[in-house]
Amino acid sequence: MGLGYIGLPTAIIAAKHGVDVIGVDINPKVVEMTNDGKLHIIEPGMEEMLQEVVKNGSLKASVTPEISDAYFIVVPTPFKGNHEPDISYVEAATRAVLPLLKEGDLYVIESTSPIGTTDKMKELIFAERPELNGKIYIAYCPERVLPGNVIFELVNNDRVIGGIDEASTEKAVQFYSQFVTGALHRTNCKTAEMCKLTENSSRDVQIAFANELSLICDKAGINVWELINLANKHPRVNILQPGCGVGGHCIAVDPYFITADYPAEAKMIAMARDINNYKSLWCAEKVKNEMLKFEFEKGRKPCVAMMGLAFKPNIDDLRESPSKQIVMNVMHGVNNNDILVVEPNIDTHSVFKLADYKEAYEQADIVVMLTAHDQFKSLPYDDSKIILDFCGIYKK
Ligand code: SAJ
Repeated sequence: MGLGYIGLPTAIIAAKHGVDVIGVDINPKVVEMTNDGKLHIIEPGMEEMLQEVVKNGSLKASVTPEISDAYFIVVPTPFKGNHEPDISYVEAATRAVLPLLKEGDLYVIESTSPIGTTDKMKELIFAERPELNGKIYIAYCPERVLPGNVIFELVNNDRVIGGIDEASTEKAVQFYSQFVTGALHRTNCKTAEMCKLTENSSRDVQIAFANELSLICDKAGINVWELINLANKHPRVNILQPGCGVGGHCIAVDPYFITADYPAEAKMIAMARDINNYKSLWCAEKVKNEMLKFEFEKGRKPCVAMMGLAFKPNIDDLRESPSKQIVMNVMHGVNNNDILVVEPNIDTHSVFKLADYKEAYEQADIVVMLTAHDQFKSLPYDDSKIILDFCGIYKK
C-alpha cells in the first residue's frame, strides 16, 4: 500500500524474488506508469527490474487493493504544522485493506511511525473485525535504505522486525527472508518503531554537534574542517560534517516523532532540531552581511553565486532542502538582481533560472557553497573572490 520511494522498490524486489505482488497507490498516474514499466521515481537500475516483473506478471499496480495473504503499509507519515506526526495515511491504507483481511494473513507497517502506531492499527483492525483477534499476524518493520542505493540496501541491510507477539514476528521474518540477505533482528513492535526514530535522531544530534562546532569556530577564528579532521584522528571519535542545515524528509522529520510524544524527556533531540534549523538562518545572514559589506566597500552590488539547491550532495532531490531555503531567504532579503543560482543535477526549475556552475563561479564576486556536489570540488580556489564555504568544499 503506497508505491513511493520505498514502496515501489520493495514491490519490485519482492516480485523479483518470486512473490506475487499487487502494488497499490492512490495516484492513478503512478499506477499507470508502473504498469507501463516506467519508474515515477529516480533510482539507478530500478527501471529494468520493473519492466521484468511487470512483463512476467509478478507485479501488477492498481488503485485498489485485492485479496492477498500479506499486506504492507508503506505510505508517507508527514508531520503537521505544529510538528505533530500525521498517521492519517497509515490509517487510511489500513481501512482500505480491512475488509480483505482473513485468518492467517500478515499485516506489516513499514512507514516511519510514532511509538504505538502498530498497536493503534491493531485496535482498529480488531474493533472492525473482532473475529480476527489472535488470528492474524501484525508487525512493524522499518526500512533504512539510502535513496540512490536502494536496490543494494533493500536486500543487504539488516532489518528490525517487531511483531505484536512472537508468532507475528516469526511470520514477518518468514516473509522478509525471501529477499533480505541482511540479518533479520527480532523484537516487539514498539521497540521496532522507536529503533527507526532512534537511528535518524542519533544522526540529527551528531550533525547538530558538528553544526554547533562550526558556529563556535567561526567566532573563534578556527577552521572547523581542520578541527574536526584532527579530532577524528582519535580512535573513538567520529564527528560528522557541518552543513548549511539538515534537509530531506527523514532526518529533519523523524526526531519530531519522539519530541512530540516525550517533550519533557527529549530535550537534546529537540535542541538538535533547533540547532540544525538555526544553522540555515545563520548561513543566510552571513551571505546577506557579506553582500552589504561588499556594496559598502566597492560602491556596487556584488554578483553572488549560490552553489547548490539539493538537500544533500550528488542528488537532484530538493525536498525540504536547506540550500533552497537559504537561496529564497537571500533573494527576498536584498533587492539584488545579480544572484546566480546553480544546481548541476537538474536542468530547469520552476522558480529559479539556473546558471552553469563554472560560469557562475567565474562571474561571481561572492561564491556561496551550499551543497557539496562533486562538480564544485573541481573549481579552483580563487582567493580574489569572497568564498562562503558552508559545506566543506575547500575545507579552508
Ligand atoms: N548532513 C550533514 N552533515 C553530515 C551528514 C548529513 O549536514 O555529516 C545533512 C545532509 O546534507 C542532508 C541531511 O543531513 O541535508 C540528511 O542526510 P543523510 O545523509 O542522513 O541522508 P538521508 O536523509 O537521505 O538518509 C537517512 C539515512 N539514515 C541514517 O543514516 C541514519 C538513511 O539510512 C535512512 O533510510 C533515511 O534517512 C530515511 O529514509 O530515514
